[in-house]
Amino acid sequence: MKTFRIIDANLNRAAEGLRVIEEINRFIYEASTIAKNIKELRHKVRKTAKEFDNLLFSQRNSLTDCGFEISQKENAKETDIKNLAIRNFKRVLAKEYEKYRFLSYNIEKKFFELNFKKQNPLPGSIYCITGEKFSLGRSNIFVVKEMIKAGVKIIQYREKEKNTAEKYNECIEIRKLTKKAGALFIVNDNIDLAIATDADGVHVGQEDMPVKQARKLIGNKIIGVSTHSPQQAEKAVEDEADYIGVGPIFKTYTKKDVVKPVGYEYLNYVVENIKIPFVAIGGIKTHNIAEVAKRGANCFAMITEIVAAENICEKIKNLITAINKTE
Ligand code: 3NM
Repeated sequence: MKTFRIIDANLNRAAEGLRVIEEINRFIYEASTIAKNIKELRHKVRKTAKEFDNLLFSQRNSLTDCGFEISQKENAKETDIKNLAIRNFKRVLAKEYEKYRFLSYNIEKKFFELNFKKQNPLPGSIYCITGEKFSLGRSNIFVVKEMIKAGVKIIQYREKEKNTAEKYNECIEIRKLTKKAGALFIVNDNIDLAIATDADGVHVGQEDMPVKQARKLIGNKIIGVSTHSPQQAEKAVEDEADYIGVGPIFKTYTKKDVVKPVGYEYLNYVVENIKIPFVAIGGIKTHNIAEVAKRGANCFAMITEIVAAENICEKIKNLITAINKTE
C-alpha cells in the first residue's frame, strides 16, 4: 500500500509541476503553444493511473506527510519566475514516468531557450548591412568603419558581386573591426564564410540552406532568416531561428527577386504573434522609420539609406533621433 502512496505523491508532484509551468507560460509569457503542450502532457500523466485512481486516493494522507512542512518552507523562498520554472520542471521529472520525462525535457529546453538562455541577438536599434555597389565608390571596409564610428552594434556582410576569396578577406577584416568595437558580425548567405571567419552568425534567405541544416553546421551561433509571410515566420520559430527579418516593409530596389512589399499587415502580425526577436527591413528611410517604430518594431535593417549616405555617421545619428522621437 505504501507503494500506492509513493505513486500518488509522484503523480501529484508531476501534475502540479506541469500546472505551474503551464500557468507561467499561459499568463506570464503568453506562450500559448507551450502552454497547450504542457496541458496535454498533464492530462496524459493523469490518465496513466486512471484505473487506480480510487486506490491511490485512499492512500493519500498529505497532512501527516513529513515532507509537507519542508516543502512549504521551500515554496516560500520562490522569488522569481525563472527559479519557479526550474523547480517545477524538476518536479515533473520523477523516475516513474520516463516517457513523460523525456517529453518534459524537450519542452523545458524550448521554454528556457525562448525566455532565458538566449540573449536578444539584435542589440541596438540600427542593423547595418553592407552593399558596396550602392556605397558611392567607397569600399565595404570604409563603410563598416563609419558604421562602427557611429556606434552601430550589429553589422551584416552582404556582398553579391565578389568571389569567395575577396569576400573571405573582407570578412576577416570586418571581424577584427567588429570584435574590437564589441559589435556583432553576421554573414549573409554563406555559412562557410561565417564559420571560417568566426562571425557571430549567419543570415539566410528563404532560398538558402534551411535553418535546421544551418544549425547543424553553425551550432550555437546566431541564425537569422528573412521572412515575408506569417507561415514563414512560424516556420522560422519552429526551426529555432534566433531572429527573423520582416519585410520588405516598403518598396526596395536593392534586393533582386524580393517579394512585393508586405507593408504593415505582416509587420503587425509579427508584433502580435511572434515571440522571437525580429528586424524590420526593406525601403526603410529617415522619413518613414518612425512610422515603422510606432507599429512595434525596435530594430531596423537598412542598406541604401546608410551606405549611400554622403555622411554615414550623420545619417545613423538622424535615424536614431527619428526612432527616439516616437518613444
Ligand atoms: N532583404 P534597402 S529587403 C536585403 O525583405 C533585403 O527580406 C529584404 O535594402 C527582405 O534598405 C532587402 O536598401 C533590401 O531597401 C534592403
